[in-house]
Amino acid sequence: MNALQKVDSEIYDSIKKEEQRQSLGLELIASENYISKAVMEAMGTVLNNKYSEGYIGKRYYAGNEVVDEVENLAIERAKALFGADHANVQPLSGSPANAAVYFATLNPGDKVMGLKLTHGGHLSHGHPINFSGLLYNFVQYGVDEETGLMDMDKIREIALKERPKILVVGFSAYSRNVDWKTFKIIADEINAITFADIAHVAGLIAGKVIDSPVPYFDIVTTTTHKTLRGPRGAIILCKDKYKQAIDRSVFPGLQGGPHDHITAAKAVCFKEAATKEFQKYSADVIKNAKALSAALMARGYKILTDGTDNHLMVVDLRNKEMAGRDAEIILDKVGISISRSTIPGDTRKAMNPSGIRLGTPAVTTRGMTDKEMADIAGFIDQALCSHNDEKKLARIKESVEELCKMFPLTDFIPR
Ligand code: DSN
Repeated sequence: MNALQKVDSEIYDSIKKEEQRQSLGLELIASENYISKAVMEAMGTVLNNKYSEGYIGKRYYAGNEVVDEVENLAIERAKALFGADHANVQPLSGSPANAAVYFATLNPGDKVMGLKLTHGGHLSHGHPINFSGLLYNFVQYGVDEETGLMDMDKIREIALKERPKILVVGFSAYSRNVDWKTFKIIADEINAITFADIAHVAGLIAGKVIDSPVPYFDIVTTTTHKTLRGPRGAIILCKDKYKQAIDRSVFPGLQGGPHDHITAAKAVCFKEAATKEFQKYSADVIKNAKALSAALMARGYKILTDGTDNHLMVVDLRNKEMAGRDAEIILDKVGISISRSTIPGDTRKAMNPSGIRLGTPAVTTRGMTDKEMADIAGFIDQALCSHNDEKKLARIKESVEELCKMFPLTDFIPR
């Protein structure tokens, strides 16, 4: 980054500080990961300079022969990786991808059904302050407040009563396998379109360690930067029947020129995700999540659903007399990044809810295993128990840094 250092030392210094933070801290935010040098290199290229509104062979600007090649590779690799009929690789991020799906299939005011944010859903699945909830008539389903699980009978009951035009299935804080097949059966009973948002688990699906909705669902979106370990962005996969509507909805409906450097990086990410190494990585992510949740439960922490099938877990802190944001601040002091999370039926406000969400994609990328998960559970417990003891917190931070130094990010942070 010599040029950057010369032109803008302030931004250069900030990036270096962030590299240091990422190197020496434990990243347990379930939606974050470290991308490979290859993905990062693809992002910082001349492809950034191009305008290519439109699609392959039908661009609004000249000089897109190479961009066509890049976009074609990204599309073909996405289709092969997920077994999809069609892929649109232009969405800029997760919410815009979801907006494109709604624009392609609904009229304002149409009825849609999605999982509540406070039960582990996502803002773009119908939250009243999000465009989804403002533009469409969303009915929300939840999880069972006792078990934390999706209750398929209850979901069917709501679907049959409300008869939404789309059944949205996806989450940002749910730790169990989703019964995609039963969702499809329910949707078929009411002729609803099936739309899965697999942003959190796309890497685990690509790595073939959990079930995929792609064979059953009409439309599937995912971001590319979470478990999939690619650049910040998204894609839409769909059955041939929706191909035209989805493409028109992304462009010219919603976006202008695609970000071709990001499209290239998506293609690289799909190539990496199709390898045996990535399959092992995905299996290890789940192994580590199970180990971390077991180690926390052994220390008296309540994990929603008593464990996990994927990369994340939600810890209900009510028995620890601590709220989620307070835990987030304490853990940040010792170099552990986590995110606060509501728990189903939470009586606290969303800004300082009753839980925290932890995930293992990033620490697994570093090469950590179940042994380190036990150490991490120990650090979390010690930090939360000694939150008033600054000296003790400083010692825990040192131990966190020592652990991180044993698992350097050499293949993931450019030197
Ligand atoms: N912000 C993401 C997450 O943390 O789950 C979802 O978009």
